[in-house]
Amino acid sequence: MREESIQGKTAFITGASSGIGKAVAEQFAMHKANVVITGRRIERLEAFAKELEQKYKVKALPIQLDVTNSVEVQQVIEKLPMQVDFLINNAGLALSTDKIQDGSIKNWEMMIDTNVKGLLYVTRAILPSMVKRNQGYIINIGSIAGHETYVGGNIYSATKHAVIAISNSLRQDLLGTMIRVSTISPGAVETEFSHVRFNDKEKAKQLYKGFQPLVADDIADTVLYCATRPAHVNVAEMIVFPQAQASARDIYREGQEVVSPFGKK
Ligand code: NDP
Ligand code: 8X3
Repeated sequence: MREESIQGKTAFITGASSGIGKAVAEQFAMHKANVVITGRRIERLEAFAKELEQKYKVKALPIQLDVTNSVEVQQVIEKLPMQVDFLINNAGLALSTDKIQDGSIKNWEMMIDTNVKGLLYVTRAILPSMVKRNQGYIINIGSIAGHETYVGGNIYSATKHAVIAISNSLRQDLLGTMIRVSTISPGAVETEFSHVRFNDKEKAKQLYKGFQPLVADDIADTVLYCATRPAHVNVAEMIVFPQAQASARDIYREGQEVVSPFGKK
């Protein structure tokens, strides 16, 4: 396979303290890119940065950053000691599967502030320098929930539809530059995502029973694939499922009968 090197380039990754963001940071470092790893849990990021520097001999800069704070985002990015070649907008979360009629406005605000406004704040702060240099790559982590809705998915799904719309708009607004924009839209990936959503480790574990979910590295592979394409290639979007998943709501669990939503024949 043809691969463009990312050696010596810098990737700025939001939500690198666990799951997909952490796996992306490790794979970029493994391919000799320097990484700026951000998130709210700084102790995790500091330990992870040390590990990456020792293992891969690259620069790994841990920064405490809550993407919902637009002032903090601007300040952190203004102070960065290096230019950003890759922006991986990964920080995100779902909170509960309450129906809209029962929903918590606080949860809605948190999801919208993180998944939509946070992604926009970081992009707005980094993109001008990419435009100035006429180079750069933004990879947004969407979701299958950005294409489909499901009972209880409501506001999370709305935020991920927004992520896809923002990626598509960016591609349009950046026409005439060399900057690329991709969206990776995963199905079920076993990370801390469901612990956060349910606030219940056992319930989260149950969700992945009876089938083999994706792991964070499966998604990091796709991010790296995009990042290593030649400059004239822009992967607009990749939707990635576990083999046992066919849509947001259709997951085959071992022993289960596959039936139409309209019932048996
Ligand atoms: P994790 O819960 O493992 O990771 C989420 C990351 O986001 C953490 O590093 C967390 O860091 C960070 N984060 C959350 N809120 C903020 C915030 N306000 N500011 C900065 N960072 C924040 O879940 P995943 O790795 O699975 O999730 C990563 C992305 O993938 C999300 O956008 C999610 O929507 C998407 N996704 C996940 C799927 C799945 O099945 N797991 C499927 C489809 C998409 P910290 O708490 O330290 O701030
Ligand atoms: C996470 C996948 O199906 O739980 O984005 O919404 S799903």
